[in-house]
Amino acid sequence: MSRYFFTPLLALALGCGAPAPTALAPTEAPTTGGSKAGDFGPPVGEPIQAELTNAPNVPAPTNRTAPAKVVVELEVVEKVMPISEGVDYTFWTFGGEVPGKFIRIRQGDTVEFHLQNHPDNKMPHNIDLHAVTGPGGGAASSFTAPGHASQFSFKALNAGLYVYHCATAPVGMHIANGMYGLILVEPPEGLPKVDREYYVMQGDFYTVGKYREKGLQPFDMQKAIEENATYVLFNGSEGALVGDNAITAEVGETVRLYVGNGGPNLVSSFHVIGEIFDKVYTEGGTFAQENVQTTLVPAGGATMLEFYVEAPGTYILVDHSIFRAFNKGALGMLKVDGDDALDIYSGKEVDSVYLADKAASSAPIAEASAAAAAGSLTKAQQIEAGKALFAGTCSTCHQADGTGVKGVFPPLAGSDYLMADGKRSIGIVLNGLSGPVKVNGEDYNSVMPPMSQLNDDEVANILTYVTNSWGNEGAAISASDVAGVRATSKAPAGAAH
Ligand code: HEC
Ligand SMILES: [Cu+2]
Repeated sequence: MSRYFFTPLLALALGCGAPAPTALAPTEAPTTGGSKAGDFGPPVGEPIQAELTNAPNVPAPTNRTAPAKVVVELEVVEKVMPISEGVDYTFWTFGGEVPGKFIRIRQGDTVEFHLQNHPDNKMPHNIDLHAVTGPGGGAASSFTAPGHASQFSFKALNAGLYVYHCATAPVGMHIANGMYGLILVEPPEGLPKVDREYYVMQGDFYTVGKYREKGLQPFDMQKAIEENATYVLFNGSEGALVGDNAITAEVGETVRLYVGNGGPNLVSSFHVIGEIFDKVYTEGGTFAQENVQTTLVPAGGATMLEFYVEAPGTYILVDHSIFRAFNKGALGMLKVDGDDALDIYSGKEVDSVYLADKAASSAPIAEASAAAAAGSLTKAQQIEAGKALFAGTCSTCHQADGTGVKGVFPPLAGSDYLMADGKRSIGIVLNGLSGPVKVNGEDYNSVMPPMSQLNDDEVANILTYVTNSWGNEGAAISASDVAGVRATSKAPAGAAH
């Protein structure tokens, strides 16, 4: 939310540390606009080695007053990394992570770019930087075979935030495997000072296996062509910006997010739940729009946005094409510490019903899935993981204590119906339930939707938790029990997993 309506004097009186950012009045001509204005002559002084950072970190401002020669060394590495819990993917990276390293230079700088292709790589690669003026954006001059390096130079004539990506055929496949990042070309006077800067980049991923299907998942070209993403992610994996990896700020600080979208296919409707962007430099350009809720970030595009944080708590970053957030991974967190600002917001922490299992700690879920992979999964681990998954997924209706809502949602706590038939209960979670049922002598006649977003491990853990909580006592339910029911029961239309 905004503090830009404060006069600078008032801000001073209130003791705000950072100077109030100067808004460019829409009528004021930008001093930085246009590439003609961006050539400030030859580089001055010794060449500078660029500081490159991995997301969510951003290099320090250049703080320079003259154009420089900046040397960028970027190595392409093809490597297997987790894309989700228990799911691996062979990423192709600029610098070892997805997104690629953040590059920060100043308008007028001359960049001497070195692209190295690691000898263990299988593919040739190159780089097209949208900040380059020149055919191909560097692509033709940077084509590099494994075990080789190439070099080219360009002068950064236009200020702004730009995507770079690999442009080697098949281009879509190289981008889909994670070959993109951001380069910031600061205007000569720099950007307004803020307290925190973070690097967030969205991308869509296409795997042969379904969402969260375990193991090493190959790239699926057909799904990519059909733009049928399995994952939509911030910073290359489901866990990149949640829990302990959340980005942080303190109440009273200004935050700037450099948001990019590598695509290859999807346009992002970038939104932070519980915040309003005070300023959005739409499409990464010079002019700032103010007071924006959701901003479009095109595939192969970027945006800079700023907001002031007044109230503590967890703010959720999403692609507001919302199934992507809750069912494909496009969800991150900004954790804000500080004193309550009850005049601005009376409430408590983020709503677990809204966030479903994303609000719970994912540690027990991770532990159970690692144990399952190692063949050492215990009932106690299943119960812990199931408890985390139950929060939100089932508790919305059956309530956190399993008691349900009389006449509407039947109880799971002490439910004779649940405990009578284990296979039937698995089938209910997989395929839903409708029509009359009697639970502990009470009649219910309603509809439970199929929980088709859950995989076999998740269903097994949830049901092991449910049948061993609130006075229920049962045996552990295994993923293979669930797989058996899934294979033999007929899923209702639209509930196929
Ligand atoms: C959107 C609300 C909703 C959600 C979410 C939901 N259920 Fe249900 N559930 C119901 C309703 C309604 C019924 C009764 C359906 C009927 O009347 O035919 C029911 C029935 C059941 C039953 C059989 C009756 C009983 O009480 O023993 C079980 C078992 C069950 N649900 C388990 C789960 C589990 C486990 C989850 C989470 C994976 C879950 N449900 C999520 C609404 C929901
Ligand atoms: Cu490539």
